[in-house]
Amino acid sequence: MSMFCYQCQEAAGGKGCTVKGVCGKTSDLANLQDVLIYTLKGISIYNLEARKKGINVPYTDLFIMESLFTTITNANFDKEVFMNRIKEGIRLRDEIKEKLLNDNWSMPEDIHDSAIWTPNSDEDIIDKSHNVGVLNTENEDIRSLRELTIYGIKGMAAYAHHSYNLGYEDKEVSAFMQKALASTTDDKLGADELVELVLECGKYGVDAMALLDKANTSAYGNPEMTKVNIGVRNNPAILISGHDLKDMEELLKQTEGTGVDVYTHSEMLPANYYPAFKRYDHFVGNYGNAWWKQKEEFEKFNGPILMTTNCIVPPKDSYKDRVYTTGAAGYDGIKHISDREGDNPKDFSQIIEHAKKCSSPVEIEKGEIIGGFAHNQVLTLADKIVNAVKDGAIKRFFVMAGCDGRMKSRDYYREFAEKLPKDTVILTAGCAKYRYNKLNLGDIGGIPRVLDAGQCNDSYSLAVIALKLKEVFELEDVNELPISYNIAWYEQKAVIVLLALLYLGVKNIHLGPTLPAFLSPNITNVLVENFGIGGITTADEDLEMFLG
Ligand code: SF4
Ligand code: SF3
Repeated sequence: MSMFCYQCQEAAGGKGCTVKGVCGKTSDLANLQDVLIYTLKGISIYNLEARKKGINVPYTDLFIMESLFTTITNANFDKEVFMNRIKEGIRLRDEIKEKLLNDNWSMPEDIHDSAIWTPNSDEDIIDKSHNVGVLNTENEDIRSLRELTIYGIKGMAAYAHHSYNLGYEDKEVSAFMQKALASTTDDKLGADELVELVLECGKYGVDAMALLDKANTSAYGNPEMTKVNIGVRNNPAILISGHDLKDMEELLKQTEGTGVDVYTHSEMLPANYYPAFKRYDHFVGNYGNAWWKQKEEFEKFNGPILMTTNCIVPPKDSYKDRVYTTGAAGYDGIKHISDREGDNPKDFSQIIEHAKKCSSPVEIEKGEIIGGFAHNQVLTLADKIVNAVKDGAIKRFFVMAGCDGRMKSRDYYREFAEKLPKDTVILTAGCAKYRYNKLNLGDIGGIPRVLDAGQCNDSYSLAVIALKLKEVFELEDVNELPISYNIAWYEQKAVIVLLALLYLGVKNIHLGPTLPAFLSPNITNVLVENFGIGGITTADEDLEMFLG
């Protein structure tokens, strides 16, 4: 075994990747990611103490948040980034330690190795990876809970980072991420304490998503019902993917008047729903589908592609020189657009110049898709929706948010959506929607049967909608609503969405296409018994189960 990773839904054999990631992550990259997480644990141990004493080393919160984000599935494949982050992390850790010691803090004798280990060379760092991975926690239930927490804060960090880019920061969320990191080094914490930590993670997940919602809507307005063009025009163009709306804004501003069009791909599709972006004439629409189709779609796009976050599929040589990364995203040998300095925007000029030399995109489809049903838009339709429920025109809502992925078994979600009775409405968010958002499932009295709230983080919107409906229908419990949850997951953002829903009291969530490999049988039982979590079977059987 040259590595061990089981953080995403594609974990090899439903157990874990041990030679190379199904995602394309090599073992040396996976091992460096393990060492980075370990380094963050060491920093957090000191920073929790520093916080108590009011000692603040600027940049610590941001460093931890960004580093967690880089380790998310399909975000960053650049070994150098991880090597540098580990070294910077050790430096930062020791700076905080010094400050504490100068403040008369006495270091506990049994302080965890992550807080004192010091590499002298790159080889030391590589060697360390053999002793700090996931499997170093021997008890499989403790391991399961520790990793569930780590994956939850990875997703949380991604969302917190998008807020941060827009000038919003919640110090409590950062403090929780550090508490969580440090807690996973504490052998005194048993399963009960760790279950509590996991639920607390859900609480901060809600806070992080609420803050991002505020950041996005304050900056760009409330998403509104929008018909998004999926065809192409005859100009050179840039394709932007990932989740970062600040990058979207700056790219649109810098391309205005240059003759270069802009299209979104995958999780950037919801940018089309924001009033602040819709006003740009050169913002044409969305090109293609979910992240895993990028090999064929990037090939056909012809122009440069900007990846602002995950999900990156290792690029083919035929278009590799057209791909750019920025922020937490990265890939060996691919050009990276550097971060903002102070108030200055990122500089996308080289991508724009590159685009001017490229042909326009090949049309892969035509028409429109409809979306923009985040909480504000849905609540303006609330009367109509409530009446439709009262009249029996809408019998049930299905939350089918989450991720898409390349596994054949995900055809289930298309089939499920197609077979849902005509008096049901799908509430979605995340790239999961690409399995059914072009199916023309019709509408119910003008309400589309697929209501897309936006990106995976906009699953928060779906929770707001559910809570509002609970109020309107004067129910005691959100689980009394005619809403079923059939969620697709892939990476760690889906983990924090799930924990957030559990924290909000949502029960009986079904999760597919497979349950996480990192849930041990005992921990799965805890989730089944306390929250009614379940898997999926076939579309027909599940329809009967949900509707029966
Ligand atoms: Fe495997 Fe997923 Fe980890 Fe990649 S992120 S190595 S596919 S478990
Ligand atoms: Fe998709 Fe990666 Fe999860 Fe944001 S882009 S939902 S998989």
